Amino acid sequence: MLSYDFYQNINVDMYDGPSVESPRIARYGDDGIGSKRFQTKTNNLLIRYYGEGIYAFKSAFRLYFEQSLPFIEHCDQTNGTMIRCRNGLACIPITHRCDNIFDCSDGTDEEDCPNINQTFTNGCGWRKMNQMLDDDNDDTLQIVNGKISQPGAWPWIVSLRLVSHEPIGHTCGGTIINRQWILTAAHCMAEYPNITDWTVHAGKYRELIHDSTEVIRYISKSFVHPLYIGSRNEIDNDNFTWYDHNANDIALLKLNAPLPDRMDMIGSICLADEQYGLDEGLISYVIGWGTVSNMSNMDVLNEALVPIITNEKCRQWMIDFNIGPSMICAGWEAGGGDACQGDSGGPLFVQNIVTKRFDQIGIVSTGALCGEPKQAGIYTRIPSYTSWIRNHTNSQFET
Ligand SMILES: [Ca+2]
Repeated sequence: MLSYDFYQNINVDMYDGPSVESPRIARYGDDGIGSKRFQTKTNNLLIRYYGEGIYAFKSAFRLYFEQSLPFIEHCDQTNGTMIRCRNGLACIPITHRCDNIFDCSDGTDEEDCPNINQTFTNGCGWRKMNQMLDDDNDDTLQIVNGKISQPGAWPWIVSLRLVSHEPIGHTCGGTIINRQWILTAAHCMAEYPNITDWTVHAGKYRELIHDSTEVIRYISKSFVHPLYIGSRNEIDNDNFTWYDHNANDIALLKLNAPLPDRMDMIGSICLADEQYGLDEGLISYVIGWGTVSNMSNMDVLNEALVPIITNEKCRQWMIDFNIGPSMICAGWEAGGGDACQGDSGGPLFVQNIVTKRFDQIGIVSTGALCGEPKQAGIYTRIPSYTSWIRNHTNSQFET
């Protein structure tokens, strides 16, 4: 895969072989910033990078490559003794089904198994990386006006990806609330409600390239909040306020199989319950792979700190939005860290000063301008939905 930022009159050609006489399999150029994937069939790749005169100035590309395993169409079925992993990467003896070992990297062999332990051994809200690490002193603030995170710092984030858009499939964030359930925003699922359009990637750090720690799952069930309206055309817009359209922006996704119970890069976040105190000025984290203001940070998970503001102040800042009780706002009066496009569905969370655990208080939902003065990010208020989440997951998460 090639990521590039080309000025005019720059081209990169890829040849599937040792010379320019070999078949040309890709050409990039004259279209600015982008990222495209290509595949070679030989064990040679010739890259030709050329530009005209001064236009080569400030032009660059990055090349990532990985070896792909051959795709298996059918397993050698001797009396039905093998099962095929749904991703076509392996055939597994049927005796390996439901043994709590993930033989298929997509969890196919551990689907629909009895007595699955849904919680992580270490409980929610913990990370392996030093829990007390004070990474807030770094004020090289550049998410928008955030900074890059450390790998493994936030093991509950997932990337929700549209299969048809890969390798730029990242569409929304989500959080792991137990080994088989993901919390995200309803509006993430609105345009592509078909669960087979999606894959869920946990243990991820980089947006575009495959991470060695990455675990991929499918969605087996999707519960979008029944009162979420969004921008559906069949609804008469005149009878509904902005709040009616944007409230209840919450969805639960059940995975086809549990996530591995290992703490280094994958874990669950705790959810703030109905009584959770959310005072103005409470400093919270927002993380995601969304739009950033600095090109060099675009591929890895970003984080930013942002204070909670009252709904009253939020309505004053954002006069076009009648912010309601099931929402929570966070933002800097002078501008600063904020969520932006592509961060949707990801978490707003705080470190509990007593327990030191991380508790999710919001879901990135909507907003207007990213990181500008008196522009808040608007989040779904988790404590308003704890019972709804409890009902759908049979209480298999921790507050
Ligand atoms: Ca197994």
